Amino acid sequence: MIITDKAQQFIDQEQKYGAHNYHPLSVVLSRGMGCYVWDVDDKRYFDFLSAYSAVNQGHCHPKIVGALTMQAETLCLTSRAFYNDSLGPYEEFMHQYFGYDKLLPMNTGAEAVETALKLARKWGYLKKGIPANEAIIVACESNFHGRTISIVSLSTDSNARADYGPYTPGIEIIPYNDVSSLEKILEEKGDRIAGFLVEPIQGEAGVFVPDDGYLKATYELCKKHNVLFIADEVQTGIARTGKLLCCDHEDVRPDVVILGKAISGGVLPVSAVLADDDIMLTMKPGQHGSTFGGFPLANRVATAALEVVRDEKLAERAEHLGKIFRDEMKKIDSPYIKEVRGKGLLNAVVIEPHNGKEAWDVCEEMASNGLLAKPTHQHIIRFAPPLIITEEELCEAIDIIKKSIKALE
Ligand code: IF1
Repeated sequence: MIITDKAQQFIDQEQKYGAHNYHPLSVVLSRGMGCYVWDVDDKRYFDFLSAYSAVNQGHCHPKIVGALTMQAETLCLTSRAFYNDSLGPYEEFMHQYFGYDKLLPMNTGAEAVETALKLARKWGYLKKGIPANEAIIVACESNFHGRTISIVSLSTDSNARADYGPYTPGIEIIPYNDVSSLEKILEEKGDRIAGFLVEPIQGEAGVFVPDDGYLKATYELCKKHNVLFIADEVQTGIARTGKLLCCDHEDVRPDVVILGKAISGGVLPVSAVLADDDIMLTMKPGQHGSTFGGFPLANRVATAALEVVRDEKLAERAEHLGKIFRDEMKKIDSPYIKEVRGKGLLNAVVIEPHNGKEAWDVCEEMASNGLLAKPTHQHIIRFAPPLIITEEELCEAIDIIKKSIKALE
């Protein structure tokens, strides 16, 4: 990849003055609109990462940015010490939109996951009668739920977890996509298990789509053992997989839903936990909170961002365009293509190293040809464009992917 002096300056600045907790592709972005981003040299790219599915509505969607600027000139932050005229309307909008009694507003996905874990424990003690400090949360191998110490205590990824101990207790890990392992642990310890935390599709692990019926079967087991089914829809939610929530594919209504990323269209950090009263009302005043959680900017932006999802039928688009994308990827006759998988517009291609080249090289070749994507776990390239991409633009992007793979053969 060619890196101009102008771009190199920004890369050097981050290297010198920023923590080294990422290893980005050598592209320096300065503008975004719809499914495109431009670098500092005005080169245009298709964005096929969508900021890890936070930009489902496309970059700088005018309706969402309009809601942000309107509110920003009026009232940005009140804290929850007082009421304001945007939180109630937002909460009722979310009640109508997702069908849960209540919403607890937070900021990042990890905060929403932490909130869900606290809620599950609180419910476990107050409603289920689990003995004090004995509540267990069950999670899956290869999960990704965020980066806090309690969340990495759930992780089985050594790089995400190493040297952050001592770890939060009360955690049991079972294999993903394995109903019998959940059944076994519920039989053994179900009376102390407060919740089962699961990604409907494991995003970071490499877009692992579980077998049809996995969500339904695990949900039913949770019901049988009075355990909360907690769906982390931070990455799979908000129309990304072809339904409003990924659990909708199996008509599963989680007890607790965790949302983030695209709930704001990538305009600012907004996350949320949804649950019905018997769970949500176990948290009393002063038992949880956040300075910015549910602040006016978030309330207006999230309302606009979700209106866009509904009005522009983004779930239907993701369903239709995702099928085209996977079909076209499967048609590529190349030693590099090992597997194609996904749902809606959350897809991944597993790259078989060849000619001394691997997924990273494919991503660099695609970048030089005007398409941005990044590997996860070395050999898996995740392809997740904004859901507003047109069929014509998708076909243009597919041609870039094909051309790039052929160029490396
Ligand atoms: C990074 C990927 C990683 C998430 C699910 C909660 C969170 C995430 C299912 C936490 C966040 C982001 C975090 C970012 C890269 C990206 C990511 F899976 F999307 F690719 F890391 F694995 N639940 N995922 O995917 O939300 O606190 O970030 O708002 O940390 O590198 P957050």
